[in-house]
Amino acid sequence: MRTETAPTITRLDYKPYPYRLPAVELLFDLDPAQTTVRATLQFERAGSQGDALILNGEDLELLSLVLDGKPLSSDEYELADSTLTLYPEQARFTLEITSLCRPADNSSLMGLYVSGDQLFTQCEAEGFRRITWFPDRPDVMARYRVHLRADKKRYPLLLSNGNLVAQQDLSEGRHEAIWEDPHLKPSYLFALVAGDFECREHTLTTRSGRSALLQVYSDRGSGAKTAWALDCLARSVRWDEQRFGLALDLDRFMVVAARDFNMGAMENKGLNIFNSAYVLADKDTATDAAYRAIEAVIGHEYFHNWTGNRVTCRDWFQLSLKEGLTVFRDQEFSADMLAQGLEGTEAVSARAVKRIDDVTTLRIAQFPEDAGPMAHPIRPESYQEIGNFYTATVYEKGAEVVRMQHTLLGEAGFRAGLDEYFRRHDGQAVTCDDFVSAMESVYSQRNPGKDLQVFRRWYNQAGTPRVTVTLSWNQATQTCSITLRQRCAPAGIEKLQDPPVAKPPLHIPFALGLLGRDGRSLALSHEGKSAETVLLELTEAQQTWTFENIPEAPVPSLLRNFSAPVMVEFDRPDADLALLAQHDTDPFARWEAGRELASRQLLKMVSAGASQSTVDPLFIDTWRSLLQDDNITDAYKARVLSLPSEKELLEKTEPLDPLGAVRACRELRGALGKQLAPLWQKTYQSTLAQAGSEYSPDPVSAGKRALKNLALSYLMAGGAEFGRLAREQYYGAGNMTDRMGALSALMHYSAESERAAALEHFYQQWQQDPLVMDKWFSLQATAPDATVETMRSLMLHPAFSLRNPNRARALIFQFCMNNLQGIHNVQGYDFWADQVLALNSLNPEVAARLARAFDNWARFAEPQRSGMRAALEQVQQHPELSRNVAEIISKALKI
Ligand code: B3K
Ligand code: ZN
Repeated sequence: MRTETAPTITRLDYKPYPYRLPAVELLFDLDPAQTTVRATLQFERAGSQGDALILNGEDLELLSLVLDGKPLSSDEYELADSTLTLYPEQARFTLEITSLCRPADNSSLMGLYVSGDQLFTQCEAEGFRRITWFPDRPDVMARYRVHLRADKKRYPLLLSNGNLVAQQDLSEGRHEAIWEDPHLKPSYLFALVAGDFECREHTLTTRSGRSALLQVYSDRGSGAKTAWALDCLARSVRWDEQRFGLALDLDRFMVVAARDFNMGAMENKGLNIFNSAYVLADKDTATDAAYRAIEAVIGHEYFHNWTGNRVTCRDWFQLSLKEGLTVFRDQEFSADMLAQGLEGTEAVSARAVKRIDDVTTLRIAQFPEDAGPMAHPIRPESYQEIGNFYTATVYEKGAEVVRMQHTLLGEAGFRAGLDEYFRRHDGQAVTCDDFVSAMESVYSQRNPGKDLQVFRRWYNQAGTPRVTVTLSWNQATQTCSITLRQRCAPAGIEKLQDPPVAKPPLHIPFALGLLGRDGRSLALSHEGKSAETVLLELTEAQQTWTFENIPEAPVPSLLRNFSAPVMVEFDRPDADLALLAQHDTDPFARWEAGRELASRQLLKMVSAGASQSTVDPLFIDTWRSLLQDDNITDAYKARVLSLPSEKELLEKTEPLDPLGAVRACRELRGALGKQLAPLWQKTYQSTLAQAGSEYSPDPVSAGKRALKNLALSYLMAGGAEFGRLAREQYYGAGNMTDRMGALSALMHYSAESERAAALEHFYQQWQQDPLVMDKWFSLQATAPDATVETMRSLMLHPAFSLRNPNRARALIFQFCMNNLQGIHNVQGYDFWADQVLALNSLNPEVAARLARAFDNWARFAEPQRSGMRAALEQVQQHPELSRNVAEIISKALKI
C-alpha cells in the first residue's frame, strides 16, 4: 500500500538495461507460510563500468547476498522499499540472493500464491519481483534452471517451464524436481505450480515430425471436464502450423487450471496457467458460450508462444505488440473453427458471427474507454501502474489495428509480413514499430510508392475516429461519388489541453459496396478491377472516389466487415437500413444495418419516456422478414434478431440515461415478442424439434440453441402465458445452455415465487460446483429487481468470498457493471465504493478493474453524475489506496 503519489513512467524514457543475464538458477524451498528462494544470477555488463545494477523486489525479506562467493554486508548494497542496488566493479559476476516470501499471505494473486491446497505463480507484468530480487523487465531475457523442493504428500506434482530434467526424494518427506527451459525468456514468463492434480494428455506429432506431449492439469475430481480444453489445445497447435506456419517449439506443453486467478489465463512458456473457468467444461456445467470462450483463450495463450514469447516486448508500453496481434490471431482461429466444414456463403456467415461478437465487445468495452478519462493510444505514452493498462484498447483496439494491416496487405501479404517479422526478430524483445516495419516491407513492395507512415499514427492516437460519408449520384453521367471525411475529437485528458492536441489524419481502410433499390449488389470498378466490394484507403482528412456505370441512385453498404475501428456517420432513411438488413451480401454490414435500425427505434423510445412510445411498423416488418428468412444460418439469425444490449444503447444516449436505456430495451423486447409471437413460437418449436438427443458444442448445434433461447426470451418478454415453456425447458434441460437460457428468461420475466423456486432448485443441484455457483450469483446480480440489499445479503452467503476473483466478478462486478437499474442510485454508488475499498486491501489488480465502473461519470445527467463523483471522492480519500486504484480514481476525477 502506498499513500504517496506514484511516479509516472514515460515511454520515451526507455533505456536498455546495463547488464545481460545469460543464466538464472532458482532454488525454491516451497512452503505456503514461508518459501525460501535462492537465486543465482550470472550477470555480464552491457553498459559502462560503474553502471548501477538495480534489482526489483516487493514484499520480500532479504536473507543473504553473495557476490562471486563473498557474502556482502549491508553497507555494500542499497536496499530500498522496492529496489536493491549494487555497484559491481567486475564485468562478469555471479550474484546469489536468498530471500523469503509468504505465499499464504499473498491475497494479491501476483507472484507466488496459494489457491486451495495448491501453489501457483503469476508474474506478468511485474509479479516476479514478488518472488525474488530481479531485473524484472521484459527486455532482460535469460535461460532458467529451476529446482523445486516441497513436501511430497501435499505437493506431489512440481511443475515449471521447459523440460523436467531430474526428480528425487529428499529427507523429511520432501522431494525435488528440476526443470530446465531451453528458451531464453523474460521473467514475466516464469511459472511454477505445486499441488495435487489430475492430468489429461495427448501426444501430438508436429508437422516437422517431432512428438510433443500436451497436458491439461486440473483439481482432483474435475478431470472429466478437461476433454474440450485438450481438444482445443491440439486444434490450436494444428491451426498455427497451417495458417501461419508456426510450429510448437517444445517437447511438452502444459495447461494448469487454477480456482483463484486474477484474469483469464497466462502464457508462461510451456506452462500456461489458466483460470479454471477457461479450462473446465462439460455439457451439464458449461454453456455454449463457455465452450467457445475456452477455445478462444486456449488458442490465445497457445498463440502467444510465438507472438509474445519467441518475440516479446521491449518494454510494457509495447504490450499491444503481443496482445493486439495475439487477439487478432485468436479471433481468426475462432472464426476458422466456426466455419470448419462449411463452404461458400455459409462459411462467410459463420465467420461473420465471430466478427459481430468481437465488434460488439469493442463497442461496449473499448469505445467508452476511448471516450473517457482512461483513453490512451494502443501504445500508451505513460502509466503509473502497468497492471491498469491491460485494457480493451491495448487488446481489442490493438487487434483491430493488426486486422487493418491484414486488410491492407491481404491474407498472403500479411503472412509474408509476419514471416518477415519472425525472420528479423525471433528471440528478441522488440517494439510495435518493428512490427509495422516488417509489414511495411511487404506493403511497399506490393504497392510501389506507398508506405505505412500514416498508418503508424494508429499507435500514437487515442480516441475513436469518426468518418462522415456523403454520396452523390449523377444521373447524366451515371456516376456515383463518395466522399469520406475523418476527424478524431480530443480523448480523455486531451480534452483539458489548451490549445487542443493536433490529431492528424489516420490511414483508414474503408470497405464499400453499393446496392440497387431492389437489393442487388452493383459492380464497382476500382483500380482496374470490378468487384462487389472495394477497399478505399482514406489517408487524408477528406477524399472523394467516383464510380462509373452506376445506373441508379444506390444504397451504400459502408465499412463492410467493420474494416476499421471507427464510427460512421451517414444520414440515411430508415427504409435504406431496412433494405440493407434484408439484402446486403456482406453479413456484417447486413447485421449492422438491422442494428442501426433497432438503435434508432430504441433511442426514440428513450426520448419518448415511459410507455409513450410506439414501434415503427417498418422495424417490425424488418424483424419479421429476417425471422422468416430460410437462407440464413441459425447462429447468424440469432445475432441479427438480437437487440442492442442496455449497455450498447446507453452509449448512444446523451447525456447517458441508464434507466431510459433499461426501460426502452424492455419495451422493445416486449413489443417484438408480442407482435411476432406466432413466428417466435414456430421458431422455438422447430429449433427444439431439430435438437439432437446428444449434446454437442459444434457451431451448428450451438446456433440452434442460441436461436431457440432467443425465441424463448422474446416470447417471455411478450407475455406471461409463455412461462410454461421456460419452466419446461428449465426443469427438463439436458445441458447448461438450455438450462441457463430458460433460467435467465424466468429471472427477467416471471413472478417472484417462480424465480425463487428455480434458483433454489439450481442451488441444490449445483452447490458443489464453483463455476456453476458463479452463474447462480451472476443471475441474481443482474436480475431486474436486484438491489444493494440483495447484494449485501448474497455477500453473507457461505459460498461467497471476496478473495476469489471469479466469485467477486460474478456477484459484485456483475451488479456494478451490468445491472444499470440496480447500481444507478445513491445506495448503489455507496456499495461500489465499499467494494472497491474492500478489494483494494486484498487484491489491488481486481480492485482497480472494479474502480473503472464509473469512468464515464461525467457523461451522466444529475443526480447520477454528482452521486458517482461523490463515491469516487470517497474512494480517493482512503488513506491507503494501492497504486492501481489510485491511478484509476485520480484520472477519473481529473475530467
Ligand atoms: N498476458 C496475460 C495477461 C496478464 C495480465 C497481467 N495483469 C494474459 C493474456 O493476455 O494472454
Ligand atoms: Zn494475451
